[in-house]
Amino acid sequence: MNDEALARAVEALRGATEVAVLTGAGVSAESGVPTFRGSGGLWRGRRAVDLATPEAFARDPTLVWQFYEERRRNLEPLAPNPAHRVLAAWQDRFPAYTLITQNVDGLHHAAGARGVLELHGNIWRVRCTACGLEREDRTVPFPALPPRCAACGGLERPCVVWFGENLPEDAFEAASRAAATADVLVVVGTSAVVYPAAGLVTMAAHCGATVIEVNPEPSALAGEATVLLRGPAGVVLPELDARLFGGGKGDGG
Ligand code: BV8
Ligand code: ZN
Repeated sequence: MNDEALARAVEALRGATEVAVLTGAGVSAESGVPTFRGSGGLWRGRRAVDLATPEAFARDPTLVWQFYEERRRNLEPLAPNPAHRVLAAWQDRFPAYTLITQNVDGLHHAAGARGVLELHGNIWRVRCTACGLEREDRTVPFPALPPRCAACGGLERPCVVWFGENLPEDAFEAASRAAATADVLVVVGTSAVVYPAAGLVTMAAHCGATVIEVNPEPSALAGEATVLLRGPAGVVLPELDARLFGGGKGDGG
């Protein structure tokens, strides 16, 4: 990891009043969660993008639930990694701090982060397609698929945002405001190919934010970044934290 880039990132964050962070699947990679577009992105030969749609669910709700149930089962034993812990600790380190995620795994919350803006929903919540009743559910595995609403017997779906579906308005509005006013936007572990979430990076850059990209590979929006920190989030973020706040190495402060 380039020391000069790290020093520039530390300088930008040290002087920042408003800090926003946008994370993608890469922040959970070191917890053992497969990323979408990496080698683990296939399921029974199908791409996530073909299963994460309302059409796929309408066509075969049981198959789509099998995809989500397997992810829930795989997720259940996994824990936040040092990157999640640093991003949770930073909520008390900056005057204004907004943590925005595209992930549905709930690991930022598990690391102690509060008020996380979950742009694509949460895999541990389900919603009735008939009456809209929403609830948290951590049953693994479900006794029968697809789960049925206790109130009306309707089909329940995962509370995640599928392709072609709108993002939760309040979360996306709050994320847009944070991106537009941020002094620094830290973009962690996203390929930046999914919109409108990826658009937050361009918005922040155009509104004058310093954009810091934390990713072993260049994202599609690396060109918008001011500083590129080429490395895994679980190493880079604890290093940034140590230089900024003298945090314990890798334990997230
Ligand atoms: C919308 C929840 C209308 C589900 C997800 C044609 C038809 C229909 C729609 C479209 C279309 N063309 C474009 C669109 C829009 C579409 C879209 O963007 N498609 C893409 C594929 C082109 N978007 C939508 O449909 C959105 N809705 O547009 O509605 C609308 C329009 C305007 C305004 C309002 C509404 C809905 C998108 C949400 C889809 N749901 N997830 C589920 O999880 O099952 S998206 C899914 O992709 C996940 O949420 C994931 O987070 C997200 C993005 O992927 P990444 O997080 O970036 O993960 P990825 O694997 O790609 O990359 C991992 C990165 O980590 C890599 O860069 C890697 O290098 C890095 N990495 C690896 N290891 C590490 C690491 N980094 C750091 N440390 C490491 N150790
Ligand atoms: Zn119902």
